[in-house]
Amino acid sequence: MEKPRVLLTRKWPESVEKAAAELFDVTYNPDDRPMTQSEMRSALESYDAVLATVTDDVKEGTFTNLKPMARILANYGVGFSHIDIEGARAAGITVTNTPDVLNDCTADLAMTLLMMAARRAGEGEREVRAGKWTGWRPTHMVGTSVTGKTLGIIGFGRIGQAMARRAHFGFGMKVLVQSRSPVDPAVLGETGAVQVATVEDLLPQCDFISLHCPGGAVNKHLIDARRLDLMKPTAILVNTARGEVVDEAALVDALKNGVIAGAGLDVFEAEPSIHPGLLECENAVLLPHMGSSTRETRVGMGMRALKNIQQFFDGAEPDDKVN
Ligand code: 8YV
Repeated sequence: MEKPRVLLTRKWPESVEKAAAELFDVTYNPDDRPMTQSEMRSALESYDAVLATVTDDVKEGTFTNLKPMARILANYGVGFSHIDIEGARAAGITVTNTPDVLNDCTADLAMTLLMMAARRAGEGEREVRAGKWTGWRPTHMVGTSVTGKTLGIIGFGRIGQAMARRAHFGFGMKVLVQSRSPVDPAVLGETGAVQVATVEDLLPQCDFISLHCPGGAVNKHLIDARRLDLMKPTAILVNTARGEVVDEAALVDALKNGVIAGAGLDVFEAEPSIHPGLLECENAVLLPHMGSSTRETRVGMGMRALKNIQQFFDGAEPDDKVN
């Protein structure tokens, strides 16, 4: 039997590309360039499966009047707000993601951002590299303590829970969570967290806020000027979820005018473009969407995507079907 024809839209870790080649007739993207919508449409019309990433254009319009050959679009990543899920469903295309394998890795990066923003690590590094460090003094690069402070988590899925464990058991933080549905008391107990009813209840109580909710229309600008205003002026906002969850222009104003003290961001509204105002904010730590970027996790994500298409071609429902 002929192997299914599969397209990897970006360069994947070598071991995963090798594993893919054993199972499928694979086409690679040696230029490692993101796909435009028209390239994505022709890929969906010519391959049996397309394995996409957050950088490919799979939004509204991709599936309109499409004559797909592909019946599965496997996303390399847990978040899928960049994909027109309804359009894919209407076109008869199964969409999968890669949950679980990146929980710890992403929570580690959220904690990194929280610590960097609290301790002004980016600023300090910039000072040293610029040759501007004049030596130790009691008032130099004074940040804020993390241990024992209150962390608010918005969105309490697997990554939010991993963040809560780190904060509570690692740093003795009090953890408050806001989630659309009631969280199982056993999960709250195990992560040392307390649920509050609304985002408005959460924000004024917290020294740090970390976002772990999905992106997409439903959470667009969940953190806007009004909600930034509800945060303590000493508070720090961390975003490893999706750029659109935060109104970036409002965040720039808040950071420049002392509405909040700092931010740690791994995701942005128009990646890879960054709001120019953010680049001017010394109190913002800016990372290039690195939440899942460890060797182990990137291999884990690839293997998980391969497993999903393997299950699909074996006639089973993939473990991580999202539509
Ligand atoms: C991925 C992510 O690297 O999984 C996600 O949702 O944001 C990142 O970990 C990215 O989505 C690759 O497609």
